[in-house]
Amino acid sequence: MGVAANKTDLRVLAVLPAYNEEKSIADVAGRTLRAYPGIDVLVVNDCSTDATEAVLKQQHVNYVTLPVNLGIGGAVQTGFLYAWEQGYDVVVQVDGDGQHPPEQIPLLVDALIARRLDLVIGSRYAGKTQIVSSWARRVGGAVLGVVIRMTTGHRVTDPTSGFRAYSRRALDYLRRFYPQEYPEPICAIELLVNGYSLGEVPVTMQERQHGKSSITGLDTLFYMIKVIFSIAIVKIRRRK
Ligand SMILES: Nc1nc2c(ncn2[C@@H]2O[C@H](COP(=O)(O)OP(=O)(O)O)[C@@H](O)[C@H]2O)c(=O)[nH]1
Ligand SMILES: [Mg+2]
Repeated sequence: MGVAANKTDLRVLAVLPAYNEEKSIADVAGRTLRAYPGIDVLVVNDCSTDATEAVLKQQHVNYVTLPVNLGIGGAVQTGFLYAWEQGYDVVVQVDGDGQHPPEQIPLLVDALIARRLDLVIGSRYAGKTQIVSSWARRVGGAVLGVVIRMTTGHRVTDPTSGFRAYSRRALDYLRRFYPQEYPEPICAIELLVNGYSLGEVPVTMQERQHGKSSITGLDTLFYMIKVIFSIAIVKIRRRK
């Protein structure tokens, strides 16, 4: 990717996937715009059934509304396509539910540039441990970490984190291939297997303020099993 002379030359797009986030999306979008010099925002409204779109319109936030609910994978990939076509250098992915404090976006972008990485994951577990997810989620994340270590040799402490920054180089891959289900851990492995670089920075996260998470309880177990199978397939089928 083209490394800009200074922060303000770097074109950064924050992609905020949002499904029924009427209570939090305006706050997250506003804080994101203040978090990094010159950053642009694209909210991908994943065919919400609540007032998410009305809020975005009223607050003059840049957004696209999908005509059908694609789920997190399709929503984020929509953002990647937009960023690619508009020539952005960096994409930051931030949950629309307020779990990812936008004030920490500079940590992700600075690490991406300084360490010349293709993916920087904001990790809840890389620094001082804080308990912000269910035990099932933490165990699941740890098991996935071991699987990633075994398949790629890389240590990833928070593979399910959706608080991330991507290089334009990574975008060129992900705009074409991005998993529709459980995209975060699978995308990390795909990038590693295909020769892209990955790093983590410690971040803090908040509990979800409103609405409910897409993965809870027993779902976590199924999530894990499906992701591990997907990883096996990613390993077999290299795309480059
Ligand atoms: N649950 C859900 N979230 C979606 C969907 N499409 C986009 N999202 C957004 O994806 C982000 C992550 O989803 P979330 O349920 O918070 O997952 P978690 O943070 O991993 O528990 C949130 O900002 C959602 O609003 C969808 O179809 N279902
Ligand atoms: Mg969330």
